[in-house]
Amino acid sequence: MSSNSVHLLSFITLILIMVTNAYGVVDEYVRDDFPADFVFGAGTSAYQYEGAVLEDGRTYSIWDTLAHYSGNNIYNGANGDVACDGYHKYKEDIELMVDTGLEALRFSVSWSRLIPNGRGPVNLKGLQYYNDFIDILISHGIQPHITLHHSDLPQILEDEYGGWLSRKSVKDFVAYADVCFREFGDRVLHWTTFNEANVFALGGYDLGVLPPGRCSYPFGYINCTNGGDSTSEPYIVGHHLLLAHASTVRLYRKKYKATQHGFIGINIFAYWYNLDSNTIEDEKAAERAHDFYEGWFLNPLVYGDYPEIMKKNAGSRIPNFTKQESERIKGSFDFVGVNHYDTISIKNNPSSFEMETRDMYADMAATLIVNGTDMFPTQSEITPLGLQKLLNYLKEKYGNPPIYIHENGQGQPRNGTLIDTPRVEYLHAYIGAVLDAIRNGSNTMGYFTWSFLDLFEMLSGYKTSYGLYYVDLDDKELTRYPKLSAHWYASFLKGKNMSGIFENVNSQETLSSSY
Ligand code: IFM
Repeated sequence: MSSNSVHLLSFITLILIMVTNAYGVVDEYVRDDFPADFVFGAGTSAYQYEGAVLEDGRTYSIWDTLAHYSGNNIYNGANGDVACDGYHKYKEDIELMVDTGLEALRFSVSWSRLIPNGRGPVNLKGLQYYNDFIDILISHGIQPHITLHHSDLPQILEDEYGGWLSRKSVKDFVAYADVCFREFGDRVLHWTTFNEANVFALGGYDLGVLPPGRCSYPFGYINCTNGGDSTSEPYIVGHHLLLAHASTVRLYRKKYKATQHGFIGINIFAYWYNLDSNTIEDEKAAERAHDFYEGWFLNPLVYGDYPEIMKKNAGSRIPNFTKQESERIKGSFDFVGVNHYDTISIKNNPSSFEMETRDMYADMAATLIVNGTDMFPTQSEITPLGLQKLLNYLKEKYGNPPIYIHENGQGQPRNGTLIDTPRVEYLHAYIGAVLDAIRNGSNTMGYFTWSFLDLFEMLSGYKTSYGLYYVDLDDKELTRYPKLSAHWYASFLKGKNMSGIFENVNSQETLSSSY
């Protein structure tokens, strides 16, 4: 190498050290460094936010049932009966969204509020709630991004035919989606069929920790007294979700796309994996885990069938697609929604093949090591390079699909502090990672932090929280207070230069401290 090249290389290295931070991602950026049509927002979901579970005609969903199930050791007796009382407080919350400078809100529709019998008549009060919600968002220039199913199938359909275990769910879901497109599609351009389709099937039917809480010994994380078969049900449910998704997209494209001009996709959860040891075995285990988590849904959507390794390891427990189904599923998305929180370690686990029966994790033959041993840690570590690598991986493996980061944020114990410094550090680092990924060619089109305010949490009830706004549960008004992270995000969205973590974050500025 000539001495000129050596100098050039040292110069480039110096620049890189100056602009990246300790996490290895860009440190200094402004909102306008992102593409003009890139969108920044925050998220909620119906059961976690709305409360009012039996008000104005709403009926129970499978999430209500799990939260009220006495054998449930996940929520410590808590439930979403009131949650953030968003059904009554949404107008004030939208004011806070405006204060924060949100460009978009990701939220879900409660199927059992809109169509209390699961199919058939529309509940006019429910319809009015969502219409009003959407209208107010739009009047403030906040884009509504709607998820149709966030773990909350109407309980009545679970009781009638076993919910997602039955193929009948496909038809009912498509009919429900049809109502949503018809009623809201004149104002809503972004639709997601399922939140975390992969985790819904795994958590709800293998581990039992998510609605409807089904599992079978020895696989569940709860006592599997609700019924279930962890060896086959996750695969059956995943299959029905894919069929329902594809039929819904088909309906949207045939009946609504030409007049409404919207976009429709599905959402999946994804980790990034660090190898436990630098061996070819662990490298292959990581590849299998990607196939079992993301590939389970993305392979059919992009290539028309499940990953080969899933078909091989699950054998007859994973259903087949007919030729027509495969053709219908392939290409049935305008974007992929990705929820990413953590990088975890992964280790090859061949011994799982010796088990008499196998669940999906055993089929994966990999051990996932989350924060040491805790499967559900209360606080994510800050590993933004994982997100950058994940976006790059999805770009390479699935033909660079348009991606929305639908969820990213840091869970923390819900202890009432408004100075959530680690969350600010987390957001600063992960948004930097998204910018780096875009500069490397990823087709990422938006970023939503989870969550806009502290919600009823999926794996902990009210023990952990992800919100930019604290919700005081001891106050019957459920007053909201901005955390430092709300000030940080607002500063960023209002165009301030985010170099370093705390510069330009003025916690005294205009954000309302409470209603
Ligand atoms: O609260 C959940 C959300 O409902 C789905 N994704 C993960 C979040 C944090 O656990």
